[in-house]
Amino acid sequence: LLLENQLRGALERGELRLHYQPKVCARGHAVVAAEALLRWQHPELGLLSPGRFVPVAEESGLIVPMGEWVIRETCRQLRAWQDEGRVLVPVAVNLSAQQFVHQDIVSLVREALDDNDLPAHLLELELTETMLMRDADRTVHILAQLRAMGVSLAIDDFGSGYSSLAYLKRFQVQTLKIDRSFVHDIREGGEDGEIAAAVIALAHNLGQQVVAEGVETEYQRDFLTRQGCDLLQGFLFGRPQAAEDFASSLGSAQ
Ligand code: G
Ligand code: G
Ligand code: MN
Ligand code: NA
Repeated sequence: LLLENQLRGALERGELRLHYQPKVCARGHAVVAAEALLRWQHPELGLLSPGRFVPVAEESGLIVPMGEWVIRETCRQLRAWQDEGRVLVPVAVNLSAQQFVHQDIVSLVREALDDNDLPAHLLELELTETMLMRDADRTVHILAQLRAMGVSLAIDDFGSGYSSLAYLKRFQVQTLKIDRSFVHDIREGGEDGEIAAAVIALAHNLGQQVVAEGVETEYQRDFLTRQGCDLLQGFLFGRPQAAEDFASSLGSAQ
């Protein structure tokens, strides 16, 4: 409860931060996208990861205004980088199920893009399977509107939640992110890359792009690249970094 009360104030006091983790092209390893990850600069406890406060935010409903801040801040940051002469890459944000239920996410995304004069393809939304399954008819409708706007959609942590493969066709997202646990299974001497390989084949058969998350070793990188995985994300290529530090991964326009 203490944390919940502090979290309520954290938004107003400007204690939330976004860190940016690169996603690289499997062939060539150029930084071609990023994921924005929420942090809380707590006055006494220091920099907190979402695992420490997102569950509290979900329970209290604070995740709705926080999620709104994440979308607006990502767009503000993209605009700032562009004004500094950086070459922009699409940035993904993580959505909570509650943002679909208690918020007009379509209007919010449109407004955040328009306010910063950004094309929609620079924003990607990462959704979880559980989120999609919750109210499938309504979700299909919302996703269609976002897609029509030009926003790109990904299913995060794919394979770790409850989902039906039939829905994969129905939701028509552009990207699947292989859950970190399946990437972790890829080790030298093991035979445990089958699930990652199967997800890559499935996605490609559906015309989707695949991102592997949690890539930590060269062995995993090489295995995933051989299997045709499109993008790689993980500590091997870069940790989530503050905006100022991530900016140096972006090219310069002139
Ligand atoms: O950065 P870290 O590994 O601690 O992130 C842990 C989890 O928190 C991830 O599963 C990620 O999806 C989630 N997360 C990170 N940023 C956000 C955010 O802005 N909104 C929501 N809802 N979840 C987030
Ligand atoms: O949204 P998602 O659940 O994918 O959140 C990504 C989280 O995974 C972030 O909190 C990030 O810090 C963490 N992460 C990113 N790369 C790696 C990695 O290579 N290994 C591990 N263990 N965690 C990672
Ligand atoms: Mn994610
Ligand atoms: Na994930």
